[in-house]
This record gives sequence, structure tokens and C-alpha cells, in this order.
Amino acid sequence: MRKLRLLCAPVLACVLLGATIAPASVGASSLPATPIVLDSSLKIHPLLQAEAQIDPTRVVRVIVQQVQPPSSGFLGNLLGGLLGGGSNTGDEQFTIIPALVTSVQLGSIAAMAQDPNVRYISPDGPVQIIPGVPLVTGLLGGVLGLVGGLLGGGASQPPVSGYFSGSAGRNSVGSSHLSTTYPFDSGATGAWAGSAGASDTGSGVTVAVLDSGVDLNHPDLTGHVMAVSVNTSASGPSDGYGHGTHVAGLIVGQDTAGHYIGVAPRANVVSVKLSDDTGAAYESDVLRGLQWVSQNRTNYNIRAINLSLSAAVPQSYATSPIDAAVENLWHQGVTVVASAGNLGAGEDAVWYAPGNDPLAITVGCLDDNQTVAPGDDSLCTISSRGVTEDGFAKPDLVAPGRKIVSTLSAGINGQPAVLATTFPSRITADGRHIRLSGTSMSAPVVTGAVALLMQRHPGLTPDQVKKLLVSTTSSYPGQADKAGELNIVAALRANVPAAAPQTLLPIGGSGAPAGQVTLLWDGNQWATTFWTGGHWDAGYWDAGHWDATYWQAGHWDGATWVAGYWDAGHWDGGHWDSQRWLAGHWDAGYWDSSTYD
Ligand SMILES: [Ca+2]
Repeated sequence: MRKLRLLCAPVLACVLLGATIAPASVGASSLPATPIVLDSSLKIHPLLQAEAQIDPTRVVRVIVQQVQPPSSGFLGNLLGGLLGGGSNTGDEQFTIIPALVTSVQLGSIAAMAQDPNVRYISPDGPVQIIPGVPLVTGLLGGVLGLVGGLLGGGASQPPVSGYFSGSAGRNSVGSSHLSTTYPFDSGATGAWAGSAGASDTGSGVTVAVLDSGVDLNHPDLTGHVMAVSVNTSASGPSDGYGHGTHVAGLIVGQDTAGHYIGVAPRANVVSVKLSDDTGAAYESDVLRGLQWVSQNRTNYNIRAINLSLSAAVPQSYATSPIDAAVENLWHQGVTVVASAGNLGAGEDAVWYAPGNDPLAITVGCLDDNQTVAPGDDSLCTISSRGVTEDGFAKPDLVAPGRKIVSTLSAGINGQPAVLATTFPSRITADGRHIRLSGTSMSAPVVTGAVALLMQRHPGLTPDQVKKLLVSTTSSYPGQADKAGELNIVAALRANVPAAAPQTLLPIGGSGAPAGQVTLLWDGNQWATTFWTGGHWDAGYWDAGHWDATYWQAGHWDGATWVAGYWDAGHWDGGHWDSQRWLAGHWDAGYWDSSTYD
């Protein structure tokens, strides 16, 4: 799938990553009469700068990060001054990071950015769940076309449904009747059987799945899943799209016959529904979900989160609000697992949050050829890999993700799940499972592994979890980088490393965010010394950095723009031209309907 076009899917496509849908062709671009000029010193995402020069009267939805959390009245003062007073429907102040989402005319953004408490302004872009056919319609407004309609601020806590029953009502965990190969390939079956010295099933550990919801009544899941919706456009926490239920099953599912068992069948999942019932979500929805986890993690013992999704707008982790919120959770002790994306080896394949965050555990897709024997394994062609805009190699490891059978949602409000109607041929004979492919399926295999590690070692920090998983991977045929295959038994057997924070090592010459990080570049993306203990021990991103200093505007010095991809040429040339952002441009013919399987 190297045919995947750099320019295409990444920018606009946005919705939870299971399979891929790529523009079949790129239409002729029409440049504006006046060349677009970008200023990297402005605290404004280049996409907004570009669009403001094309259509300054257009009202767009933006996320405004703040240097300091607002005192009471700040929101009103800021918006009142810049927008002429009055209330803005759908404005929402977040607490997980100091940021608000609001609607504003493009021509007002430059003035807004001059407020000294504004750290950065970026589009509230759509988020990719599975780039599927039905979602295109929902995205026709484009990243910049969405106006209002999201949550108002100060909403009360949404209700949580479901229950955790422990091991009650479930058969013992065994591999003798499995119909799937991924539990063998990943080492999960060995963990259950005690190959690492004790039987590990994830008992007592809760992970959160931030996705399209979950089918609480699915017999493979009942008793191990609770659910909440943070999207007020959704009718409830159920899964109308079918993605989140599949992901949850890969972690904790178990059918009575033992054909389909997730990696950590005694663990628990809290499903945090980000999207509406059709699977459409925006960056602000992801922030709201991450915020819910931050506020409720102690109540449910949430130790890890699974994010099988990608933002649609490329952005440095130094400015992305999603990455910032992810890092905040990481520093709270929550391990964050993210899918790498389904963009293959495209130039921008790993430029999207949260998979581009250097702290997060980013997971690529291994094709096990549906056999347990490892000799025929290979990297999924669509698995995103490469170097982030900040110079970090991604993904961190790979896990089985092709033709993965897991739980199928019964749908919502009497309607079958969107994925069931989209891919009827992939539904199993029992009607309760479906086969899907992509890094969306790989990430929960790793999240399940995190649950197993957490049962064995309850005190692990996210950095320890990451090192255990990444340093114990196995090689696979044709492996071209340092991202090896998940090996759960090896991770369980390994000695727990010291509780030191990661050192982040950009490669390829990109500037480090604060100029303190060693650059390693061996001509092959990953220097062989990357994972040595020495590099791991030094403290760069310790929790102490998560303070007001981190947020000062000075932290963003524009250096990331200066080199490489963030020059004007990538935004006003054939790459990110304005035509791409016009709603009408995204007609059906622009999308490739053949979804990866
Ligand atoms: Ca195989």
C-alpha cells in the first residue's frame, strides 16, 4: 500500500484506525491567486494560517491552549473581547490541559493569538477511527468546516453503565479451543498457561478503551466492561459503529466455547465513547475522553488506556493538545497505548497524534498470515512507520493486526453496527464476531499485555511498562527497523527495570524541544543504542517538567517548523493546498473503497 498518497488520507481522513481508505486519486489543485505566507513565529497552526488567507470570514472550530488555566471570567473576557461579546454555543474549557474549544472566524485568529495567555491555536480536527465509507459523509465539512454543536462547558458527569463480575460466570482460560492465532503469536496463551512462572490473565486490572463505544450486552464482554459516553451527540454509550466493541474484545473478550479469547480475559475495560453513533469524532472529543479518565481513573483502577485512533491534522507533539493530554495522563501513571496508523511508509505516516507522541507506546501491525508459525509473518503493508515531525522513530513495536476476529457490536437503536453493514462478508457464522484489520487491532493486543504486566507487577510506572515491552520484543521476517514483535512471555519474565523516566531521543537531525536531547542518527532511523540502559536512565521528561514552565509560549520556539516539513511549501504548494479543504472536494470518487483486509 505504498500507493497510499502522502497527501491524502492523512490530512482529512479521520476516524478510528482499523482499516484504511485512501483517496484513489488526487484532483488537480488550484492555488490561490496570492501565494500563502506562513509565519512560524505565530502561535497558530499552519493550516489555520493558510486557510485564513483564503477565506478569513469562514467560521471554524479551534482548540486554544492557554499558558495558565483561566481564572473565573477569563473565558468571557477573552472571547468577549475578540468575538464581540455574547456567548458562543459549544465553547468548552478543559481541565486536563489548559485549553478551550470554541468557534471563531479565521480572520480573528491572529488577534486571538496575541493574547499573552494563548499558548497555541490549532484546528479542532476530526479524528480517525476507521476510515470507512460511511464516515466520509460526516466529514464533508472538512476540518475547518465544523461549526458549533459540540458540548457546552461545565457539563455534569455522564452516567456509567455495566459492571465488573471478576471471574464469575466465565470458564477457565485456556487455548485448546481458540479459533484465532493472535493469542499464540503475542504470547498471551503462554501467559495464561504459566509459561512465565504464574498464570497471568489481567485479573484486577482495568484499562480504558477510548473509542466508538461498546456493546455491554455482548456475551463475550458482559461482566468485564463498563461504559460511559462523553459525546453528547451520541444516544448513549453503546457502539453504533462497531470499532470499540472489537477493540474491547481483543483485550477482555471470552466466549463460552473458548474460540475467541482476548489477551487479558480477567481484566476489566471501561469504554469511554468519544464518537457519535456513526463513529465520527473530533480532537475535542478525545480531550474530553482523556479528561474523563484523569478524573475517574482512581475509581476504576484504570492503569492503561487504548487509543486506536489518529488525529487528521499533522502536528508536533509540542503543540498538539491530544499529545499534551496524553502526556499528562502518562505522568499520572496511566500507560498510554496508541495505534501507529494505517498510512504505510508515507512521508507523513507518523505525524499524527497520539501515535506521534514520544512517550506513548505506539503499535504497528504485524501480519501473522493467520498461522501460529512465525516464519511467514511480515509487517502489514499499511502499518505506519517512519519518523515523526519531531524526529522520533515510530512505531515502538508491532503486534498482530491483520484479519483479526473479535466481538461484533449488535449496533444501536435497532440498527446494526456500521461495520457489520459495511463488511458483511467478514462476519463469523455465529453472527457475533467480525474480522477487521489494521493497527487499531494491534494496539489492544499490546494494551492487553499491559494488563497482564500490571497484574504481575502492580507498581509499574508507564515508563517501566514501555521498557519491558519494547526491550523484550522478538524479531520477525523482513524486519527493517527496531520495532520488533510483542513477546508477552518474555516481557513477563524480564527483570523489572529501575523506575526511571524515558529519555527521548529524536533522530534525523530535528531539533529537540528544549535543546537538551541527544541526537542519534545512524542512517537507518533507529540508532542501535537507543534502548540502552544509559539512555533510559537520564531524566529528561520527568514529572517535574509537567508544570507551568512546560506551557510557556517560549517552549514553542518555532524550531520545528524551520526545518523539514513545516515550511510554507508544504502548505501552499501541491501538498496542502486550499482546494483540499473545500467541502465539495471530498466527493465519493475521491476515496478508495477497497479497505485493507
Ligand atoms: Ca504466522
